Amino acid sequence: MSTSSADVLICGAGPAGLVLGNILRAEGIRCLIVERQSRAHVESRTRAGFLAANSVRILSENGLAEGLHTNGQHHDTCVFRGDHGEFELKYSGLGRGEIHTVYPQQDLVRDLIAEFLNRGGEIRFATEVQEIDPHDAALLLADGSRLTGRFVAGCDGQRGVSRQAVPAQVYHWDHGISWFALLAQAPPSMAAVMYAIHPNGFAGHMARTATITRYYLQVPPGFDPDAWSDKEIWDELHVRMRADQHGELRTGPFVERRVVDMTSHVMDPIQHGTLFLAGDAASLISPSAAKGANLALMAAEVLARALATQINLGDAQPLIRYSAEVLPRIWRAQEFSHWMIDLLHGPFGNDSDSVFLRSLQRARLESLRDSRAHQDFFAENYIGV
Ligand code: RFL
Repeated sequence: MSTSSADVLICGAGPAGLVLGNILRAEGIRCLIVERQSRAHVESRTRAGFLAANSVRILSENGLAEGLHTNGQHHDTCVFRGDHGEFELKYSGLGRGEIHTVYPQQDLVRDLIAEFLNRGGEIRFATEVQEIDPHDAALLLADGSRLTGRFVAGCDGQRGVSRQAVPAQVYHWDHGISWFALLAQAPPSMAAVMYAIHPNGFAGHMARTATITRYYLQVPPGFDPDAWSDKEIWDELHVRMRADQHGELRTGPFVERRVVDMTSHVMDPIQHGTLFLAGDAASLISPSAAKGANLALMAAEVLARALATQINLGDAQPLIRYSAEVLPRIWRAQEFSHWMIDLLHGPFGNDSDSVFLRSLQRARLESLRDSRAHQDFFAENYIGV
């Protein structure tokens, strides 16, 4: 049995937990992060890269953006390619005129860990939380010990334990689509994000760094990530991206392959007693619109301000309103992500229903190509959270 001297116990050292911890430390609040994996593991876990303007603002305003400003790259264009040809949307000139900053998630996590420790925070790596007691603000650890604080933040991702401690309604949606998510050791093939729509299925291209590029291929659910050789993957990417018409891709070995199912879930509420959820623990969003890490940062900032208001000023109102504040923003992102999935994936087959839905998909793309109003809507939602 052990206790802790922390006001806030944070379960999970991903983007949500680390941004939360850093803002709380800047407010002078004692907090302890408990992380199941080793430091080396979380600092090398490749995932997101596209940070929206609001995420860059959160990191900048809280003194967490030095690495991002030094090494991140600005991105403001995406290209849609299909049997209609190709069109480009330069979203810096559309909607609110915002852009993405591309900064690999593992680099951001590394920066956030260093700064949290620098601010006097404590992280226990390789320590698994088995259960959370939302009434006593307690974490039960795998070694049988118990940590208690005043509040618990459940930032332990989609497979964590904190979700189980919140008696919420869980809205789950399986889009029935899977992406083969690949990291190639190769420079980006173009300056833009590219979404390719092809009868074989969707294919995507997103820059990460000068030497690493993310590609996606739509695959059947249950697809074995080792089923194809590197050459077979590049051949399929060339076909779906119509490289013969638009220019060859810059190839290299694949250094990561995994299959990501397009599923979404939202919990309502995302708090119970002393426990508050943020990031993938509160809502999982399909990566179709690159929103997950951005939502994690958004919720972490709102939660940090609410906890600081309660702990430092004795005002409980922002904490009481936490779910009501965050959930509408989660649903907005879910709605756009769902819209993107419909835009990028048509059904296979030549039966009447499939042809009907593919025709709608094509009409939607043509509208996006031709209508300035549609482009403004796209840009606002693509970058906004
Ligand atoms: P994380 O990052 O999963 O961190 C949770 C942490 O909790 C730890 N943990 C535990 N610790 C202690 N005890 C336990 N019982 C624990 N259980 C778990 C875990 O080890 C981990 O360290 O959640 P967080 O902080 O909510 O952050 C969410 C983001 O990581 C996620 O939404 C994004 O990566 C999603 N995502 C993208 N988001 C974007 O905004 N832009 C993108 O470009 C983007 N690309 C992506 C993505 C996700 C992808 N995959 C792998 C699903 C691309 C891909 C391929």
